[in-house]
Amino acid sequence: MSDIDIISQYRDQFVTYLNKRNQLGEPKNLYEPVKYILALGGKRMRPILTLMTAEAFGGKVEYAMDAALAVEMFHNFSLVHDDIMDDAPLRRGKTTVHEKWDVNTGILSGDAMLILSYQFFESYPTETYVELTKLFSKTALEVCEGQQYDVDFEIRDDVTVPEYLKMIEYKTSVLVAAAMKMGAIVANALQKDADAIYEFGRNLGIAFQLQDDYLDAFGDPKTFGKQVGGDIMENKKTYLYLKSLEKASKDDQEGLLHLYSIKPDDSTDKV
Ligand code: GRG
Repeated sequence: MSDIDIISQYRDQFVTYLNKRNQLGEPKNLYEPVKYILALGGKRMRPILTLMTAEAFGGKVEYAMDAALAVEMFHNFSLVHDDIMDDAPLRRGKTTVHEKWDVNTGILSGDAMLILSYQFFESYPTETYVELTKLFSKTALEVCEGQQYDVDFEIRDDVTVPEYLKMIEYKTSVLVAAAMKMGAIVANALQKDADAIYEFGRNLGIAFQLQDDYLDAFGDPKTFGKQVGGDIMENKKTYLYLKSLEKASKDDQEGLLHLYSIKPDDSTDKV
């Protein structure tokens, strides 16, 4: 069986479980957007990592499902709020929640998703519950901090590569790291192994965000799922931007700054 087939098996198992648990009822205006964003798909990378890590440490995939679900619910919540902050039109190739409904609905449904994600931990014994909740709270706060750095950097033209790396570590990679560590926790792995897998996930998350930044500039609009060039239009400080700036001569730097400050209306031919 190829690696792709193995990953697909985890994904199928996870999506079956997600569909079973994603049966939210009233009020419809609160829960329809939750069901909508979760049904849009996505790679399901984080929950797959939770399941695979649990199994690698001798745990059962079924037992790790609620932790995996918490991570995916949280990830989707952060996308809904991120799309509001960026006023993004597309997510996973489809209309974003705040565009399909409205901003207030997106905020409240996102809030509900954040709470729901914590509730999935309730199925675990107290000790595991406490450990998962502590890790999750630490992670959520770091994601918030990473998002704030990202926003702060939009109006700065002197962001350094170490600053950028710290921003993506918090915004993106800590959740990947936590997803893996949660798999280790539910499988009762040794503390040192759980910490080692967290470190692995942290580096994987950084590499993942570098690729996401690259795809924002050069991805195929048909498969990228988001608006290509969206980060550039928002004046986001991506690695690509910083490295181009570092290498550029003084004159070119001015040109680059101009290029990266383009407004949405004149974006298409310059990106
Ligand atoms: C944590 C309280 C609290 C607030 C959230 C909005 C926000 C603060 C943070 C946004 C964080 C964010 C959206 C980071 C980007 C992460 C990222 C690379 C998303 C894309 O992930 P993929 O490619 O998406 O795995 P799919 O569609 O495959 O699920």
